[in-house]
Amino acid sequence: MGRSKNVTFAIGGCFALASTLGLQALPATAVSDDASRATSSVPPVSPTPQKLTRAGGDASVTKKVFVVADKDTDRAALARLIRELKAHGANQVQVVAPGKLPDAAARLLTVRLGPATRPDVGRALGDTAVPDHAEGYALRVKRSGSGADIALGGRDSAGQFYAVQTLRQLFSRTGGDRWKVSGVRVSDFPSMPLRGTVEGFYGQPWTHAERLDQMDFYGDVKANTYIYAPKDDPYHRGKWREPYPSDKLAELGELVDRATANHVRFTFAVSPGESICYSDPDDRKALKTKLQALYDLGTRDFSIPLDDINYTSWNCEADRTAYGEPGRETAAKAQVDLLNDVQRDFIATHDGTRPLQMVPTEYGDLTDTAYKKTLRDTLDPAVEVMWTGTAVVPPEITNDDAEKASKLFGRKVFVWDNYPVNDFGNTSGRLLLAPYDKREAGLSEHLSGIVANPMNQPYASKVAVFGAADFTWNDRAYDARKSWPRAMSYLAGGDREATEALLVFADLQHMAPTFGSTPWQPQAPELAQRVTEFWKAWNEGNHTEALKRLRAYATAIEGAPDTIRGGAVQNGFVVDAAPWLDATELWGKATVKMVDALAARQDGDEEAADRLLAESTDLRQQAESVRVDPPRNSWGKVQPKIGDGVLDTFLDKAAKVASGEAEAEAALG
Ligand code: LTM
Repeated sequence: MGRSKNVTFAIGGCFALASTLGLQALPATAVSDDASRATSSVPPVSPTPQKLTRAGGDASVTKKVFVVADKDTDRAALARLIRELKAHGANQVQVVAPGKLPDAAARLLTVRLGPATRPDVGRALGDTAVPDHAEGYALRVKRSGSGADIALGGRDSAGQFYAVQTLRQLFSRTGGDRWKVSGVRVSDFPSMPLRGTVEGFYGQPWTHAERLDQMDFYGDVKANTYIYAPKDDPYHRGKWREPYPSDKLAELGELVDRATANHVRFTFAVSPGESICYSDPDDRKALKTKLQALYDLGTRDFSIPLDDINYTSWNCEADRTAYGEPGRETAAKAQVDLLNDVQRDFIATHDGTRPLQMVPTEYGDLTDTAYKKTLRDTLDPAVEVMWTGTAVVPPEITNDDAEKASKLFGRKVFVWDNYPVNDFGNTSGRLLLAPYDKREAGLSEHLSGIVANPMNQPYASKVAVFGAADFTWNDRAYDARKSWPRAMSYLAGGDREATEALLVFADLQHMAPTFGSTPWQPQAPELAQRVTEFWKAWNEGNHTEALKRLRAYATAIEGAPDTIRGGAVQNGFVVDAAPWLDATELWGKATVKMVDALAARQDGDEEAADRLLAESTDLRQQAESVRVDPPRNSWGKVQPKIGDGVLDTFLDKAAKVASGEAEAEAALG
């Protein structure tokens, strides 16, 4: 059945798919006036560039393409560029040194990749501004005669890589196997220095293969940080003193290399707080030995998280002697003593390292305490301090909150964002697929960065991480309603039908719980709006139209899992979401049957209404008997929740109407 056509026709609520997909439209915030006149031909770029201007005609990708590169060209950027050119119409890509272009190149596409300061790159960029920002780049596409010149100039090697990541999104088909690149100028850089994820959840850690895939994903979305901190890796926490076994170490080495190839800083975290004796030289030595092993593998970023530990008692008597009676202030003294030692004696003495990162034991509030005061006053100013917001899972993060946190910790804080993590009780049975949202524009002025703490399900986490990467790159241009469909499109490899199916599915996984009773994102807002509109129309007597519209959407729900499993969507997502997909299909079928039961009752066909109602009830029971098995989360083999509070409530109410019970109740008053 032509699902996508039905869906596009049917959907028109708060996330109106056809209009917000933005698959062919540029983000208005990123486009100059010039550009907005020609938006239709420029594909969207994520994360949203700081400045993208339409400039001149599009460039054809010729069968043979010259790439001009030299020793200062970033190897990862070059490899990706060649891969992308070959995937978009070039049969032959010849790499030549600057000044070595043959005359024949004038009729072909030439791409110059390197530092923006390289003379030929600078000339080809013309007056396209090169941002004076780490990781920044300038990109210019220019048609010249029958050929074309594309300049990709990086402020540094990461900038070169990001220029290629932007270029890969500017290809579009001109017909058959012919491709073109949109004629644009781009001047771009990240708003926040630190962007990415912290694998910091409880429950089954990601597998090695999943982590490798994540590194490639981060490269694609211009995220530069991955903090390795899985709570359930024993060598990260309980057995922190012990070295990694050789097979695990080999995997970590492979991961460091894959991260580096994607300009991602593999950040190695050790969390010794459950058992460390802060003042013990042997424990400090063990900690540094652990860090050294990863330094030797190429890691240059390190973190000592001290979250979720008891800080009001000591692990050894020596600490009482060294710091005094246990308490908030003395805990902070002991922690600072350790952290300053690691920063000064390990980080500062190892070439190429970046400042130590830490998670304070008080990480999720804005209350000033002796603990925070001690950190603020005595922790080496170079150390990055993480903070989760006004709560472990905050309802929002505002500029005001972030500014207060900076004052409390005496530096810009680095947000450990507990979204879309689903390791706590209120997330039981849930995938968290709502857009990354409620982080205020302007946070880049107050934070050193944001890393998202993902779900145990790595592929499903890409929805939120895509948004977080978009926000941290350009917080002022971020629009959750535009970024969300782009995340889905990314997962769906650009396939429209699969993107729409993902949006329908994700609406039913939209609830984002806090630790309290009020979620910070609602469940199934699109469906909820449709159900509200349905009952309104129904009560006004517009039964036929109401049934037609709701049936189309119920059919979209029923069909979404099949489309998602159909091959376009990343297989890892299909695996992660398997029980939720199975349950969604059944809930969708139950809803279609229920709508048909209502229609039958409306037509006065009681026998059909009763039969359809019974079928709907049976399908619902089947949906409710699906289990997440085997579970990846600490919540175990539970029922996957699907649009709960909206879909089930609709079915309950509709069942009463379809069975005639509602009418009977009304008659009784
Ligand atoms: O948030 C922090 C700093 N620590 C833990 C995380 O490991 C955990 O994943 C989240 C969500 O349950 N809560 C925490 O407190």
